Amino acid sequence: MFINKEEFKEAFIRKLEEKIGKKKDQASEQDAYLALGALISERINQKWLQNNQKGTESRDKQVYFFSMEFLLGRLLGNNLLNLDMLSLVKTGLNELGFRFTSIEEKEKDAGLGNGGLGRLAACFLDSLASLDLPGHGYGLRYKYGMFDQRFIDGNQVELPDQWLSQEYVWKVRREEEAVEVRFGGHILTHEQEGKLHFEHVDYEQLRAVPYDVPVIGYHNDTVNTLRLWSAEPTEEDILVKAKKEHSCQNLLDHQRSLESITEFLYPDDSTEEGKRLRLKQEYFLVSSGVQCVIRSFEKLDLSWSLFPDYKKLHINDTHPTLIIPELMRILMDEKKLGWEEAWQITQASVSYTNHTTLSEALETWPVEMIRSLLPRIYMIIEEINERFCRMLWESSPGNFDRIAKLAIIADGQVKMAHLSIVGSSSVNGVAKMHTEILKKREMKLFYDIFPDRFNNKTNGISHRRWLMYVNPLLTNAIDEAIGEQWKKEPERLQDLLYQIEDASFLDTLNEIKQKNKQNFASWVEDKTGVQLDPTSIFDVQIKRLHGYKRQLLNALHIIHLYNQIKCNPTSNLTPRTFIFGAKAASSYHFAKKVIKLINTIAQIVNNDADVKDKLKVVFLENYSVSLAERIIPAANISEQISTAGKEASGTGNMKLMMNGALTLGTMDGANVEICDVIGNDHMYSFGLSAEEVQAYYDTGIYSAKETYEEDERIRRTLDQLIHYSPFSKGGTEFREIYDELLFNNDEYFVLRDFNSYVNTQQQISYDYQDIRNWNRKCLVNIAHSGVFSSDRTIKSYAAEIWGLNSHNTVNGL
Ligand code: 26R
Repeated sequence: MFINKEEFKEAFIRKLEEKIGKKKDQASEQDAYLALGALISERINQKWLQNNQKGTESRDKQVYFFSMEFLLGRLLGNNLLNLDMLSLVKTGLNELGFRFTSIEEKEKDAGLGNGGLGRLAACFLDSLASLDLPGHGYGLRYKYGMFDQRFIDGNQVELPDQWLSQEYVWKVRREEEAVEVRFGGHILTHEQEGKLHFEHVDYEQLRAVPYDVPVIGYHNDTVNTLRLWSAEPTEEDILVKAKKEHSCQNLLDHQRSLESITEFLYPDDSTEEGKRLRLKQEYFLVSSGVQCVIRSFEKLDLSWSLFPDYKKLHINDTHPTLIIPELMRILMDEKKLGWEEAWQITQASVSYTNHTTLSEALETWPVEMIRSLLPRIYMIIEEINERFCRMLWESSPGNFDRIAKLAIIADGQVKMAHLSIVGSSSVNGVAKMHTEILKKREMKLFYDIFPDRFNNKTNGISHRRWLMYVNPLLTNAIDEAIGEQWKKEPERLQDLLYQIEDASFLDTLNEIKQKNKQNFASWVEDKTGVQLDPTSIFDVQIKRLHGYKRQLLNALHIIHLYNQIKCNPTSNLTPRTFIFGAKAASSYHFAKKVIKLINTIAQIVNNDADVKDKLKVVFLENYSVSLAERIIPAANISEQISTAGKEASGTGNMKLMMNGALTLGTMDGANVEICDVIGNDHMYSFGLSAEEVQAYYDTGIYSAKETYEEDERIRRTLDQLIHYSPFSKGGTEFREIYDELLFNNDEYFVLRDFNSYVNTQQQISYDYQDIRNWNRKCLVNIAHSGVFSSDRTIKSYAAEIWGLNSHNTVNGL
């Protein structure tokens, strides 16, 4: 890329002058960011071009990963790391009088996702490219990503995320690759020579323009593509409208309404308003993507029956499920294949990942909405449903009940999960336990019919971003201890286990954690004015705010500790800092109350003289990928405390473990697998098991009220929410939380698990006193975190779902 540092410095100065029109001494950090971004992009483009050529010439099978969310965060640092240019650029800029870390912060996060599902998609892209696999992302280029969160009087306030207000450097607009997408209208059916033809009339037409983002592999020559589609009016449409309207204003309104399809990212809750627009978004992604895949297949000039050998379409949750009827539509209506052949091709090329069993997150669409917006697609879904129901009937005649439960269309709704299972060749869950719940409970009836379709792919995270990039101190220490092989083979981190009795290595680990905590503390002080004690336990809960994730359990425990200190101010408690980061969906009222509660607790606890340095609580604003990157290296405790059976996998648990934090968690999602690899002595598990939770749901014998009455600590803590206390200040603000727990019978078993949680927290406080032993546990966690690299996950998707070979294997390089 650059022969040496001097060449980089020269090129950078030239770029500053050419692009920004400034000499280096006049340039701001913002200028430097834009110049650096442009310079690196140019170099990437050369590699990218070679890759695209290689892809077409070698005719490798390609995977297209369809996702409504890609939570990329910042790309500069990660791109430089993967290009092996990070240290050269850092020192080069330093010598020119710039600070790389400040320049880096000028990049706005690409927050095109809500949380776990979106960030997983981003880690997968990183792994695909780093493993030299031909896999590309298809997504939407939202004008506004995840909202910008602020706290005013402790309440969440949402501001639009203007990530495109400054030029986004990591993209190329590919006008020539634009396609057209149709909505609405009617279908006319003609019969010709005994065959039916479907003509779509009176539709509204939109242009989908791709913005391509390069995805760079780690220390290899691979540059894959993340293609983000943007909605625009077609020229034809504008002209027709212009003739009618004669007014520029109306024309602009029209244009805006068309562009609104890719205007904003939908939150991860399913509120009624605006649902139609969400369906439009989903089809817009699906149709542009499928057309593009078809076009690329046609260039190969092969028979359609070979399509699944060259193209694999993966759907990230059910959001892009319309791929199934869309592919059918194109194969039948445009390519003139018969139903049977089209169906075989579709099923063989599509695979589906389920990310949640929460009923409120399972997508269904009203029949009327699909029929009016996508008339031909609806016809095809109906036909798929009819054929499937007929098959069910034939295998078990008269079993109406079974058909009613399994049908794709029922009660006026289209069930997207059912369509995904029926129309694909693979259905996977994201952690062993989650997959078992799918097979044994949520999707049992489907599993009975298609047992071979179901499989597990435990999630993973990119160890490049979440260890090498975010924690350079730890990375260097690992290199010195075991060499660098682990970077390409993360499972080699296990070699660290040889260091388990090496006192000086354990001290090094400790020093690194302290240094990371100090850095983080000074950043927090800078941002918020709150002073943190780096010798206290940094106890971290960072994730979306959700009832089932139980931030409330954490909060109630802090109130309990506060009460203890107030009763006995001289008791010696191991000092703690509770760190939170979480966004609540804007319509999720209860979640917002919990935010307010935690902010209130922080206010009281941080300003109470009795508490002094024993407790601190910080709730950082605007939790995002770049904030996670700051917090994770500084964490001692990783809170993974969801109600067992509810968290499909979790991935924050893996990131924190990889950085030497110990998990405090329930036996849920991937926590179970973390426990399997490190053993019970190296994490803190507590609470009900998933089976116990389910038994309570089934029998209905749980009584939150009884738990409250039996446990004095719980009573006192909850009463403080509604009676006069420092937290309620006599107000009724937290009444809803109290009522939810006591009068709605505590859906997520917060009170049921309280005792177990408090005891486990006590054990942690005790264990932290023996820092040598604590560091041993940290080491075990780091050493076993390699299996949670998304490289492992992607290798198994590639081998077991997509049947993919790397370029290397195919080209015999
Ligand atoms: C239907 C809709 C509006 C919607 C619902 C839910 C959109 C997005 C979501 C988010 C869900 C599906 C999600 O992020 N799930 C998370 O996926 C992670 C990656 O697999 C898991 O680690 C995590 O446990 C799971 O909650």
